[in-house]
Amino acid sequence: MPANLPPEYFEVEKRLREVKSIEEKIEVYEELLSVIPKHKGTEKLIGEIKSKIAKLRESLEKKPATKRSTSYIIKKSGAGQIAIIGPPNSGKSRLLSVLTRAKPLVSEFPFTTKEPMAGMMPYENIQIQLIDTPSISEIFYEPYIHEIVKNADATILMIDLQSSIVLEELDAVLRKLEEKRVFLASSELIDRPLSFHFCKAFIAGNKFETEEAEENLSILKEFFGNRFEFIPISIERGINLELLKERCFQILGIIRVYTKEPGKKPDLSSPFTLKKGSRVEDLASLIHKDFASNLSYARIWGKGRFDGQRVHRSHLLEDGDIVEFHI
Ligand SMILES: Nc1nc2c(ncn2[C@@H]2O[C@H](COP(=O)(O)OP(=O)(O)O)[C@@H](O)[C@H]2O)c(=O)[nH]1
Ligand SMILES: [Mg+2]
Repeated sequence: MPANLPPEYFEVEKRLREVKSIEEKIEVYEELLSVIPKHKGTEKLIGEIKSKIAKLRESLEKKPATKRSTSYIIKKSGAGQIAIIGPPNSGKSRLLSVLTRAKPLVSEFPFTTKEPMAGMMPYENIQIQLIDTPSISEIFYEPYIHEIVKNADATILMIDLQSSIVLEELDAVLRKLEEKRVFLASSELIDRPLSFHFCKAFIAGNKFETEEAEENLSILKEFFGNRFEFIPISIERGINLELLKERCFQILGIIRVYTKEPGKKPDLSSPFTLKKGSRVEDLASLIHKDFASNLSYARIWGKGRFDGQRVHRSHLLEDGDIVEFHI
């Protein structure tokens, strides 16, 4: 069967000859995977590329960590990881310090944050991991920030609405990432060059305290309103911080589900978190890999169903569902 590869494949493939480091090669191969249509005719090619990536990764692990780009990735923890990026002095570190127990340096001097720092943000009955990062500007870019963004589940792009050059600052951040072929937007449906890596994001417009901030917000929305959702906040005055936390949960696209044993009450304090669109069998295999194959049916308690309704293993789960497994 012919592979019928799209033109973008060859565009990306050309870059294989240009890149030198192993990390970059892995990146290009991963990009190739994302542009190859998946059907019978491409199965072999996909397999070959995957094994090339695996070999490159192996050799990377054997190599001493000389390049900083891989070592700054922070291991995921909790229900999801969200990177906080943006221009200098927008309040990224202060946001981490008010939403989590982490204690990053907050200062009026730009470029105070030298390294990424993680903290856990409680949201209802789950924890979301936030990563504070060094600032990005026209003249300064830590070479690993796009790696953090790509690795995270979503990104908060934080800007200072009181800055007189906020439009240029936002533009510089987006451009620096686009140079690395990382494209931020609030929806995957926004047009972007095909070889770019899409990363889900929203913009937090901080220091929303003055008339100037309001004016800046409406100008920014004129330019970027189609591409991004804007959430005006003020850490100083505590404006919209609850809304920001809710958006963090929503952008992760996850649901919380609980399990119970027959005749017993569920433990509602410790949910399982799964991607939206997960099914009863996905929850079962999360608990134990053999569990899913032995499952015969489940009972479910949740919105829009009668209590204890018997459902098939392929039943779509919703946020808040309680599941009782029957083997
Ligand atoms: N007026 C005002 N200042 C803020 C707010 N959030 C942070 N700042 C100040 O902005 C400066 C930069 O904050 P920081 O968190 O270090 O910014 P970062 O460079 O983005 O990490 C500090 O002086 C903060 O106190 C806010 O909501 N309103
Ligand atoms: Mg900082």
